[in-house]
Amino acid sequence: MRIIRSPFAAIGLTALVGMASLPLKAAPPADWQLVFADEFDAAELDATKWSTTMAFVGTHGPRYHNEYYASYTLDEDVMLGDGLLRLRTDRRDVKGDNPAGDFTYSQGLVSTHDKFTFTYGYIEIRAKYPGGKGLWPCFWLMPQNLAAWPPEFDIAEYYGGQRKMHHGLAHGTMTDTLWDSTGDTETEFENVWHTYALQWTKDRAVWFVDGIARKTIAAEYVPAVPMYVLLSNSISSRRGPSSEPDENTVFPNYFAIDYIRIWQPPPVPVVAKTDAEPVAVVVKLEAADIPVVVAAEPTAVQP
Ligand SMILES: [Ca+2]
Repeated sequence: MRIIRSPFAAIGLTALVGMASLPLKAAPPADWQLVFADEFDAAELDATKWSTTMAFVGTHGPRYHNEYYASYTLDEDVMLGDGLLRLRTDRRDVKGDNPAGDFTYSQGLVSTHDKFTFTYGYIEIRAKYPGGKGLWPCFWLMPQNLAAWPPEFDIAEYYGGQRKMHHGLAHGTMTDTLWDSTGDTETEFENVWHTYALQWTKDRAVWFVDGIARKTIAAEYVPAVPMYVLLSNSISSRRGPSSEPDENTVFPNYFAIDYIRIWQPPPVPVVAKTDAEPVAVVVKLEAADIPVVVAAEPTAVQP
């Protein structure tokens, strides 16, 4: 679909914020605090932050997800160097043991499950996505509670077979799952550095690419549960959204991530009025009263 930016909306926003020019970059509000970051400058993956296997509902094992995928997760496909995390996929025969099976492709994946979760905040990566039929590199969030899927945030999920970047939220229930999604086929994503971010507050979520809002959801189905981070470079099966690789798909290929940073609103102390000492302090996590800073948003979408 084609995204059209309205000059009238830009004028309105400029007037609203009282600035001479429209801010082109989104950023977390100034008082939000950095709560998680990895610049990937080390020689090895920081195991205090990341695991290299998956753990979620419906997976066939920690190294293979389900029939939509054709790739088996290997630690050796998670690579550090030159200040980057590089997640590799390769076409090769893999004999899996967890779950057992023969696979044609390997993949790299990192996850913060059981190591870092958050509810509400601003999360951003700078990354370069690979392109090609069958490739399925993803930046996503899943609920820490494995029994409670959905929700799922697909912050930037690339379908190489469709040349489409998917920004989406799964909600509803396991048996009646609903998706609120947008797919961008206009922007060049393959082998180009971009930043990808999600600003997630109570009942509101905004997706950004290079600081420009690409999708906004304002609804009570925006999740309010602790979620963890996944970065993966997978191969789609014939049933998956990227189709199978073909003879033109380049292997090995790499999903390169320069950094990941997560900010959260500061805790807002709520002082309980009471005659007794001590004063009770409650940490308010909803951040409902904290203004969301949003850059120029697409204001009209023409199919
Ligand atoms: Ca870096």
